[in-house]
Amino acid sequence: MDRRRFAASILSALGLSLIGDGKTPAIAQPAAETQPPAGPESDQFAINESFEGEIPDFHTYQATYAADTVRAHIGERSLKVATTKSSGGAYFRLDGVVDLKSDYEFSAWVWVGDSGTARLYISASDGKARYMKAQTAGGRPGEWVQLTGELRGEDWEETDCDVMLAMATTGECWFDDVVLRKTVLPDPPIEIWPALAARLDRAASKRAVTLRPDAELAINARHGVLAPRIADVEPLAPDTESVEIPADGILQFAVDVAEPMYVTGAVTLVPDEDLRPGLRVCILSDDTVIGAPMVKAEPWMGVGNPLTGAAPVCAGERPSDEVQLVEWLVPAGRHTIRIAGPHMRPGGEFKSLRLRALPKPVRPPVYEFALLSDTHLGSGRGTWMNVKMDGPAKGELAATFRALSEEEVDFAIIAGDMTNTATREQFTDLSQVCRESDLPVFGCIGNHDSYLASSRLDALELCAGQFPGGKTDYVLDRPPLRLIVLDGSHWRNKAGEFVDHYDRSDSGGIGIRPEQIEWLRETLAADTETPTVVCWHYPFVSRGGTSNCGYKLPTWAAKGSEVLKVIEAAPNVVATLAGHTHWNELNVGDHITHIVNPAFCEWPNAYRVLRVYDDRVEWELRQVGNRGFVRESFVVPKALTWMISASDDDLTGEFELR
Ligand SMILES: [Ca+2]
Repeated sequence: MDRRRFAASILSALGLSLIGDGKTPAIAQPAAETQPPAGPESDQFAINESFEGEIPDFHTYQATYAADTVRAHIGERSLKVATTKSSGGAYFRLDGVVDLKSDYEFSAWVWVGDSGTARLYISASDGKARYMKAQTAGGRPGEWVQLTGELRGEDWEETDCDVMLAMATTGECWFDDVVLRKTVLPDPPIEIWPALAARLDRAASKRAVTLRPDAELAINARHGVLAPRIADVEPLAPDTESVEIPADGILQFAVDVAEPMYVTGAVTLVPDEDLRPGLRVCILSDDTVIGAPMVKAEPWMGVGNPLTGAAPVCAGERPSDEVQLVEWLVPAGRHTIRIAGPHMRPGGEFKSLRLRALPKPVRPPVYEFALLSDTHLGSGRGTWMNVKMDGPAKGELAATFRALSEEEVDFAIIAGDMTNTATREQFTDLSQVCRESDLPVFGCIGNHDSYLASSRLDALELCAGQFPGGKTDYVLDRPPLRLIVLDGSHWRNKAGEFVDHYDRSDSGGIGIRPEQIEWLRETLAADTETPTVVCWHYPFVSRGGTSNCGYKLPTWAAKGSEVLKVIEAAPNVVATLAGHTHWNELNVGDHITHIVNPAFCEWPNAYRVLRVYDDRVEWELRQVGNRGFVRESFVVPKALTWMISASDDDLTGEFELR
């Protein structure tokens, strides 16, 4: 019996065809010819719908739906969903269909039109607001693509109600073979990683090599250990000089250095046959990204939605086998070098890693600080370009702060979008995370932190430690630097007036108030000597053009052109720090270096550490230490990897203090 008929008949047998108010058949009526099911798996399918029979009566949001015979993935009919506004969808109601304890897998085949992308997600309400529980997204115009997702038992809340499975789109989209299946999921990568990392460390230690001052070192796969994927497996010890890096694989080496040193090097890596544009591998020294080589294609944008749509299926240029690493600082001690697959295709055939200790003196910095952005603490997981890990980010942020504190980093700044929807609960979570380590953490208000009339007051009350002086605009005197943090996240209505909350139907954008610009002007004028760094949420400068994999970078409307003029007029501003776009960008101007941090909550799950010296600031990009978190944040079918590095100079660098 085919899966659809099997499951549809099960639902009928279980009486699941009618739920909710009794008038809304959320589940397909079984096909007439189905046979009674048998077997212990018979309670596994909550939905199995291929739209061949009478279609269910869906809840809709800004969309219409109808059975359609134009195309089908299986059978003769599919469900066409067409939006009436920019995005919308049709929803299966799940109350009474799912139990709020079990693991579920969900999937659908989607065929999107030229203007569409497809999303399949489970959402719920707590009686006040609707939120995402789990989501998958993707689709390629003119082709059937399967979207798959999962929701874990522990991610349900007892208070979840009005649970729905949404088939959503931004244009026209056909859905077929929608499945929601109760199952028992294996442990997720986030939970597996700590144990796997410990095993990798132990195994790699047995093959550890030493890099001596002013020396070079060449090693091959025999010196490393390989985790083929982030699952509950023992790492492999390659007995060949070269090894394939699987899509989710990690090749790890242990390297000892007796004293701190600047290091550079290269990797020989034969590219995989799959030459879609984007990341080949991610190369890390501990958590520091030291290489993010790309396959470059002709200039491209996301399919459907230029920014968030899937990467096109096209072949880029075959890259060189030689991958140059950045120059980075290695502290004394044992370190891991990891070569991690790019998730959406194998990383290629690794042949060798060469490291070279540079004859450059290492001085201790005056202090170090971390720059994070877009942590989006909240609940569940949404999808933007990749998966925003709003719920799981809380644990990883706490772990990151603990690690930074142990490393004796002096403080951290979160450059906005600290929370996802600016509720009291989320600011409470943020405050708790900040208190869990000894690391002082300073905050900045982003557009996601200011949605509600209560948001700014809640942030100041609940996260008092993050806002010195009880202000969202403030100065941190940290000689030899002065840091100025600005709150540029005041919502306007369509008439251009500042309002105390975001109203989607009457939004005129977001900005900074005139009196704040005056405060900035006065603050800058009060000290024209001390090297000054200005931080707020939004990029002051957009790079534009193509990124190093061919992706056509959007040039964001400059939110801060007036502020930028004030900053550029000051003789001593040396850098700006921002986030917002979720991708990594560096723009070096005549006197000011503009750093845009990628998101913490979303792939590439990265942040920066800045080392402050008397005469310069050195910085490096790091990825969240939990590789399982990084893996779960990536949407494989979309293959959008470019955000980790838009240009060859944005992984490590420095700017002078003058
Ligand atoms: Ca069908």
